[in-house]
Amino acid sequence: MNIAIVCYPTFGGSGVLATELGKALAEKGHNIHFITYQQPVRLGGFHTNIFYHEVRVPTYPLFDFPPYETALASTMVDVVNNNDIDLLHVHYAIPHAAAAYMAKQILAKQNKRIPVITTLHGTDITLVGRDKTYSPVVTFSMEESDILTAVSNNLKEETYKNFRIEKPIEVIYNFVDVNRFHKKPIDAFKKLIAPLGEKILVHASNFRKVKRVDDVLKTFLAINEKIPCKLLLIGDGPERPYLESLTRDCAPCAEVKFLGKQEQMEDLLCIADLFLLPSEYESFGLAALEAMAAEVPVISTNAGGLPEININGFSGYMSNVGDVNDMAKNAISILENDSIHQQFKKNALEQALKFDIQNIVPQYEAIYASVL
Ligand code: GMT
Repeated sequence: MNIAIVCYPTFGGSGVLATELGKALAEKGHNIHFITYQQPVRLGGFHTNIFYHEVRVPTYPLFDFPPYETALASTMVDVVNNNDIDLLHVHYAIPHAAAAYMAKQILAKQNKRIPVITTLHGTDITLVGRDKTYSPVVTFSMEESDILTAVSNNLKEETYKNFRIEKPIEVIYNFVDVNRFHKKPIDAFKKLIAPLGEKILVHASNFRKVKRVDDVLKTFLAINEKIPCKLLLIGDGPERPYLESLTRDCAPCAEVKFLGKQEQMEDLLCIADLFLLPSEYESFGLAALEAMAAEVPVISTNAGGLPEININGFSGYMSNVGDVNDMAKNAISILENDSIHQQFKKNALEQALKFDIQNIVPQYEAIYASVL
């Protein structure tokens, strides 16, 4: 098939998932055309059947807001017409689903039928999309998609709760390439980070409010009182300056390292002992799944779709949002006993295997086939 994928090219989970999906489909022989405003961060390297089409938004002194959506729809039309595209798969409803609807209508006028699959990822529904500024367009473009998918049952329920739509939503869980993430730790690197054998805690996100990054720090501080540890913070975003200022004010915070955006997550996760994800909401929690694939147990909240991924007392533990004492208590119970830690690591990997790329990608191929 010739498939066009529209996504955000950034480190956010929706862009990561869309890119990994495109790469996996290309491996299976499909031709993949990414349409976005920048080369997706996880794309890298050269693939013979992956193509990248940049959306250019010419500016004009009249525009306070350059019309990205119009440029995107026009690029979709151009890519479909010149590459024999069979279907458009858009990730994140805003503004991709609306732009796809526009492209589809333009192509229909040219007697070309192009199915649109929209995958909902989370904040496009739970935070941004439900805002009344966007909601009518999001509702309409979801309804007009040929197929609508969500990355968890929780997100499907949230969509029906927040939008008046009749359209069936198919749940296709996010996935991870376990083979890639399940790596042997490099001892020299581990020693560099934790020279005295301290435990290594990792958090990765885009540092938005919904991630509650200050709870990461509070949990780390409580764990560190009992078990010496280091905290690696991966990613960047609006809450980072605030978190940096919090860490400047406390002594154990010398053990906290801000690593910024990182592309090779597998190289960092493989030296981690625990992954912390205290989010207010996660539709899925792809970062936690990648940690589990690297055999890292997850201490998370029980918000949103996290209970569908992290199994309490098996692959890690879950606590109520904001309950940092409980998160720390659970983390300590894993870290203080080596055989318990090893068991949780094994379980985390076992749980990740359920979401392995090989099990999930065929589900997307099946919906593509059904819509064609
Ligand atoms: O988590 C983010 O802030 C990024 C966001 C995105 O849209 O890129 O992630 C959402 O989609 C991911 C991939 O499906 C999910 O794993 C994340 O849980 C989801 N984030 C939220 O729901 C907050």
